Amino acid sequence: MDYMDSGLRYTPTQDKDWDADVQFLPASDNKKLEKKKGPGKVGAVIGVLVLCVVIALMAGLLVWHFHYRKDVRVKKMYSGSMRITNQVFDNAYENTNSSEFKALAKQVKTQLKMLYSKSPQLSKYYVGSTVQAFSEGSVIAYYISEFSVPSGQESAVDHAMSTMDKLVEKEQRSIYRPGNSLLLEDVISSELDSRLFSTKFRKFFRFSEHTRTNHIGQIRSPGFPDSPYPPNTFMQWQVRADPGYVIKLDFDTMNLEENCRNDFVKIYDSLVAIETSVVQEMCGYYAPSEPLAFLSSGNVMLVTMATNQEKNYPGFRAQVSQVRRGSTNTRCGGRLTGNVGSFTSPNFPNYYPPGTSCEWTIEVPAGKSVKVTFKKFLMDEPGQGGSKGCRKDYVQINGKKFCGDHEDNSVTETSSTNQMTVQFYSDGSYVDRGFNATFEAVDSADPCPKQFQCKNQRCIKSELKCDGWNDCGDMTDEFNCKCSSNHIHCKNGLCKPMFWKCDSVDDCGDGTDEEGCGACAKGQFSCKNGNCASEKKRCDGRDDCGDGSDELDCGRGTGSSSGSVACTDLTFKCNNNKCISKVNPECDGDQDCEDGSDEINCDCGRSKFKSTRIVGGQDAEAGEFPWQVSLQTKRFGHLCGASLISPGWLVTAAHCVQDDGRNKFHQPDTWFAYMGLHTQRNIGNTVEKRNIKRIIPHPNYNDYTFDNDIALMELESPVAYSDFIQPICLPAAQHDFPVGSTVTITGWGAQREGGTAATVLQKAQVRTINYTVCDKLLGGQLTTRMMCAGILAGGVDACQGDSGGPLTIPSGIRNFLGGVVSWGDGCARRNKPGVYTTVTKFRGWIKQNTGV
Ligand code: 4AZ
Repeated sequence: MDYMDSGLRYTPTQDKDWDADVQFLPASDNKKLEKKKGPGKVGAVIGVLVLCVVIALMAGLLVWHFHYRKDVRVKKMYSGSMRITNQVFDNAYENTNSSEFKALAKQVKTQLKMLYSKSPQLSKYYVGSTVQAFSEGSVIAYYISEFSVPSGQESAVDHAMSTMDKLVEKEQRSIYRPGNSLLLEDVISSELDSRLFSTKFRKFFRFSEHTRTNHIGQIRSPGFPDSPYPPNTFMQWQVRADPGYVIKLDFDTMNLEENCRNDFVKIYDSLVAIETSVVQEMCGYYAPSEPLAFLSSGNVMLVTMATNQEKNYPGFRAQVSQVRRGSTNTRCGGRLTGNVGSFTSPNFPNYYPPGTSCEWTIEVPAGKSVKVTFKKFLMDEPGQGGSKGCRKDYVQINGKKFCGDHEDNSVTETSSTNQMTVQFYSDGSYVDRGFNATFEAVDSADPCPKQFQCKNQRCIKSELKCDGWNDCGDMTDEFNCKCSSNHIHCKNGLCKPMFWKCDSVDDCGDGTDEEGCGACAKGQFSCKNGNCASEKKRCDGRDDCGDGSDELDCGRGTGSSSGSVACTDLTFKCNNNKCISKVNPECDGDQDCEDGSDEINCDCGRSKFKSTRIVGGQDAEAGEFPWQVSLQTKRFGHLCGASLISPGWLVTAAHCVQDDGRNKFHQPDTWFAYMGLHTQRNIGNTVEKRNIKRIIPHPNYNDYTFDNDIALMELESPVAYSDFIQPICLPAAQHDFPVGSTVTITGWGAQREGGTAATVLQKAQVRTINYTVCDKLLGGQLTTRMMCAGILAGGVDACQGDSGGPLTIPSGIRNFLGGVVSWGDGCARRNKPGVYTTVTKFRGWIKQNTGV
């Protein structure tokens, strides 16, 4: 290798070799020269010359070395757009191969080079630019500029690029501007997302789509729907509409890898990937039932997609159409009058467009006040900084800004006069679904007649004040209270119902209600059976509690190589009959049994659905609970729920399959089961219908007490699993679900007591409730095979038609069938939680009868 050449092409390894050379060259040779007396004067001269050459070479190398070290360069890419006001758009500009495009692109590049040359931070490092596209208005140019920046100088270049608009303004005012130069305005530039120019990309796809009126175009990832998208690929779709129109991008499928660092789709409100114009970034799986349509602010949009080498999924497909600017969905604001009414953000429940600003003026009859309630409020975006400041998208009422996500109906405002203005603003980047709101005329002197007005302006029934429940949502109904005798006086000033004392849930928020509960003294361990044992005896290999709970989770009897522990009611029994002390070891991803039996049959309890957000909404997403089954009869349609536990078996409630005079519900041919169903009567291609071959009600089911309310159903033929059909995991008999856990109930049952059944599958979150507390609340009607869950404040519960369906409990990464909807004292009544059959009690019976 040529020495000089190697010095120029610096790499760290070459640098190391060079250092090694330096170490052994100089001093030792010098000494040798001094000691040897032989060659005389000529020798000395040659020696000095050699030394000089060596020193010169070293000095040169040192200079190269340090110069090069300083010159480690970083590739920086910026995308930008600028309006050219002295040009008129020509359709030929849409075609990058046209001579018109090339000519204007050349001019833009020349002008960019000239502009960058005026900035000392940019001129030195500028490599070049490419023009990506032009669009109307007069002409907007979209480009990417590359810089090669010495490391350490990046922020100076970032700053110079962010102030390009100022530089352009100054240049445009200059009297020395050449006569044929482009007149520029609205210059925006920002650093390109580095994931979009990864060196790992092996394939590049670039597509363009121009929508027209009455034409619906389509864009989709390569291979969709027949094969997964390609790995290590960059894709982009430039989408255009006619002038005066905006683009509607409506995704019917979005199914990507879950991790956005690996594969993602990013939509821009531009024809180039400018970060200040990102509309949305997406990855993972979006349920098809979720509205996923976006609007542009102008007549252009860019969709980019990047994938890496890992896991490739089906991809996406979107319908592309154009919507006249100012038409119904894109419009907002206006004058609203009357006693009641409603209004929404543009495009609701789909995403509002970026760069929108509008105002509603609401007027109610004189002497009244305007009260606005936001039923849905979804205005979150990265960089919003929580809800403080509302620096990005927001709604403003009475000078007060609201942004971020809020629970349904939790944002309300009341005016002091009969008029109110509501402003909506979305900045240029990241959009959300927005809001739907109602307004009503209220009495200004008494906006909550005969009710209590919360600080957040909600009205609640007066008797709900100081009852221990947060009815306002902002707790203001629970402040400044005098606790009655049937309330716990929490140290933090709150009052909570007495039956919450010692229920293992910190209801006060400061632990007061769980103090002095006959709990064990300091240094003692609270056993699961209520006994106390010395802390020191925990995990000593002996059962000091009497139920073995002091020997659980001791790190013994877990791991395939370690030994087992003595079997108790609380330990997990492996298939080889050995027991392990780990709590809930089944399907947790670690092999704990020697024979691996804790990790078999674990393909269960996971929905393929990626939940973007659950804000109070009660409709489930399609595929969110793929184990939910609808049990129907020809005569009545949907009657009960059930859970899929294997391709051929369902678990439901025994009371669903009891005859009632005219109807033979115990007969399999009375029933059929729908798997993968989301909306009743909407039997799409995700749904599988099966007849029932066999029904096994629990032999000890008691029609009077509802004890042992569980039954098994065998499908006439097994179902294939899909994104919409998956089994739920069955918990081991010893599975421990802590009291107070948040669990989910689902079903198409009645939406209120005595009400009508739901069309779309409903979901609700409730908490499991202490057995003793619940038994007291329900008048001692519980058996040990029942468990309770609910919200004691009322309002959330299972109801008629939900029976037999699942109470889904998340544990680790999977969902387990914790309970089967069984009975209750009405539905959603205060202090009347729902009752569920405890599935752990029937694990052996299920195995025995189904093999699952
Ligand atoms: C029913 O009739 C029913 N609130 C199911 C659950 C509950 C009440 C009634 C629980 O199927």
